[in-house]
Amino acid sequence: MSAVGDIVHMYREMRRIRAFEDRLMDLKAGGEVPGSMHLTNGQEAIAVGVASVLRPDDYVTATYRGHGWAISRGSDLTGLFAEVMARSGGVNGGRAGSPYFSDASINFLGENSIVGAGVPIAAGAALSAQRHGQGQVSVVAIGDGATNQGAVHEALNLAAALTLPMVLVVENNIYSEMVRIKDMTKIDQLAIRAEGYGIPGVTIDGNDPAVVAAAAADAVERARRGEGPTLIEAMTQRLVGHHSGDAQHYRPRGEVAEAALDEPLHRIRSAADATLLAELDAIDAEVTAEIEHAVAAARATELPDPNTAKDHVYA
Ligand SMILES: Cc1ncc(C[n+]2csc(CCOP(=O)(O)OP(=O)(O)O)c2C)c(N)n1
Repeated sequence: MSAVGDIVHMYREMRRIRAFEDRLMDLKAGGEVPGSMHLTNGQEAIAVGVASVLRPDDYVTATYRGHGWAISRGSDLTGLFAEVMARSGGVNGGRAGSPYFSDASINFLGENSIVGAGVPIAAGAALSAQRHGQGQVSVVAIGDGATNQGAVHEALNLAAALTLPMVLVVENNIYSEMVRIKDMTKIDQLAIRAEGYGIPGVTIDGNDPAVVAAAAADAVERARRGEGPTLIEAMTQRLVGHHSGDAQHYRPRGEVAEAALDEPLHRIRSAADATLLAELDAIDAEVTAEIEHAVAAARATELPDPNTAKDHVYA
């Protein structure tokens, strides 16, 4: 059976992302992760749903909240752990850390900590794909707050005008850092902005990977047919702070607990019968073992040699 649209496969992928990030928080508490992280806890269905309809040679670009996008595309867990732990075995030699890594081996063009700046890069990849004529698609994920950035508007307008094979996925977790998106824009749904670019826009349930996969399949097929970009607004909530040190004082009491009842993994488990639940429990155990193996392998890689600090630096 194809993995596309297969809910058990998508559960496993979402669990891998959740377990990867939960383990990183443990490692951070133990002093093994420098800097802050932006976790995708609660938002996993979006990356996993989109990834389930992509080809290996498609391009993906994410924000600093990008662990899930790389994992769902098949990035090596040991390389990712080592990267966030600033070890030489990381996908970028431990130089990029949690918010800046890329993985050329899977056409993951990188995270971007400059809000909205992934969209011009994705448009460039889409232009390259269009010129090469191999049917590749360029997917870019941004947050709701990023839709207010000038770079996003310019790149999306260009992508629409040139009919580029691009899919813009807006992960609408209702907050831009610590400010609610409804306090930053006059519109209820960000997808209606698509009309201003002359492209399709759709608002979907971002906590259901099958719904995400269906919307992504439409957008990706449209792009492959040479009909241009689509904007997908996927509604979700993050179960954690904006960054790993965020105390979330700005969130109303009870909001996270309520969101936890609607998060993608809980949804699948609470609708499962006993047979499926046993299968999901087995997956959880397999994923735990996979994560521990990857952490051990990452720890076994050297710390970077300080003498190489200036390598790969261009002025
Ligand atoms: C150009 C730019 N402006 C401001 C910031 C500071 N900043 C970091 S994250 C963030 C909020 C982005 O929110 P959103 O796009 O909704 O993404 P989310 O974090 O919710 O995934 C801001 C304003 C930045 N990194 N880059």
